[in-house]
Amino acid sequence: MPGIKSFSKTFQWGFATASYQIEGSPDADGKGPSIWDTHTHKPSITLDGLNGDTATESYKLWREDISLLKSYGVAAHRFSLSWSRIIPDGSRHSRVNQAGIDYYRAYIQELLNNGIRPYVTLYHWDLPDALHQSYGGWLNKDEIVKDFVYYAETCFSAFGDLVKDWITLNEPWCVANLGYGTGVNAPGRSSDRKRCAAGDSKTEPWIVIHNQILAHAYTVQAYDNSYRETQEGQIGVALDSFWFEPYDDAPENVAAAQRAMDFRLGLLADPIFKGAYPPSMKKILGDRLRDFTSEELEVLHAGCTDFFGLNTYTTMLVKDGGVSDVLGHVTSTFTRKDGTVLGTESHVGWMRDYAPGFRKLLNYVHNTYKKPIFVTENGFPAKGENDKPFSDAIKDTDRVAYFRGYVNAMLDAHSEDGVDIRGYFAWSLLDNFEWADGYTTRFGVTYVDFATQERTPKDSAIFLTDFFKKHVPGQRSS
Ligand code: PNW
Repeated sequence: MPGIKSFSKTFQWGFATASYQIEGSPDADGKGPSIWDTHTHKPSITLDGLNGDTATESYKLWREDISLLKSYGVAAHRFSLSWSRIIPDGSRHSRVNQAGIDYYRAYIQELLNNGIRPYVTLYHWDLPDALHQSYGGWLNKDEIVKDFVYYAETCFSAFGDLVKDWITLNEPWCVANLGYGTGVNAPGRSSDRKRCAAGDSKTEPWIVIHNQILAHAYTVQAYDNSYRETQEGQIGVALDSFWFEPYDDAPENVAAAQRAMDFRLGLLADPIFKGAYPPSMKKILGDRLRDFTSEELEVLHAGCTDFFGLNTYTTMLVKDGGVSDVLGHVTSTFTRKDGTVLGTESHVGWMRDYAPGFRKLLNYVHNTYKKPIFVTENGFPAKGENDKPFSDAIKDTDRVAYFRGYVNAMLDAHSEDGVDIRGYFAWSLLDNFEWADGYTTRFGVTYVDFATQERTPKDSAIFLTDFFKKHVPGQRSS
């Protein structure tokens, strides 16, 4: 259609989900516990005191979920596999659980039968608890890297005839900093003894970052060595970042914004796509940021991570100075120098709606890492939605406004700035278990009544369906 900006006809759009947030059925068919099962059964972990035992019951209702995806007319679907359904205690020395393999094969086959391309995340935070208990999980380099590669290879062998698009890890920054820094997420380690019995927030997050980079790199190497040629797929990683904008044009604040980008995104993206940590991080963290051995460097450099999975929700303004080294001695705010505030407020304190920052971030990732980009997560929790009656909640005006701004910013980045964007997965298909927020924060484009498990499309689902129908040539209709 002349005059209409569009993505390429192979553009992959759809929605994203994650196993622990939707599946429920924590003991079904031989599944072992994950660190999220254990963590959420401790007292006072989630805002509403609830856990993922039920979630959206998707372990049982998966056919219904796939029908919903089909009704939205998606090209693709991003979801994660639960490691402890496939290997109950996670270990490379243990048996594989055939029931877990069968379950996910049926799921993948059903997607394909409906013309929906599966984008499979191997790890979305639900580490088999036995690995944490027996050797410290992500803290133990020698064990976790081998166990992760074994698990990944199990999945390549079991599903690789059907799955061509793999994502190793989801948001390694959150795994490290929320799991081992603040301790809000599983496994709940931090230096804060009021909250956590054990942990060291100064050192452990950086160890966990390092070991996840290696788990990713060795998995890519295994894919290159044994699967790439026969399965003809691609493999990437989903990294999360805000766009950090300088508070003003003072040189120290401009430098601080770049430092925050280094600490939030470069921390993972530089080693994975360029083979080394950002120098600004080494300078501040010193020995706490481990060096890669020469063998590890070889693996990092030789491996081909095919695409950059980008999870992003918001923009923040950054000033130089601050005690925390998590973002490299900066302070961040949503309030501009003139007292005005960036974008519309959401239900959570860490994000607001600010689409211009998304376009800048897409340009930054494109120019810095030079890889095809898949936006693997992007979404908005409308403020107060959980307290609204159903009939108001499904008219999710703020979420529609957010998506309208973000997908148009992405379209401009693609068609005007030349950014190579191959796909977009909105977070999330369903209202679901939002980690430490429990069920109080709703991110879904589909409303879930948690008492009945009834699913109802919100206005945002309809908006996205119409948008991609219009801007992806040849999109099939539902
Ligand atoms: C991501 N932050 O989490 C996760 O990948 C999803 O599982 C989650 O449901 C979604 O985003 C919404 O929260 C994040 O504080 C959690 O910067 C927190 C942050 C970023 C991402």
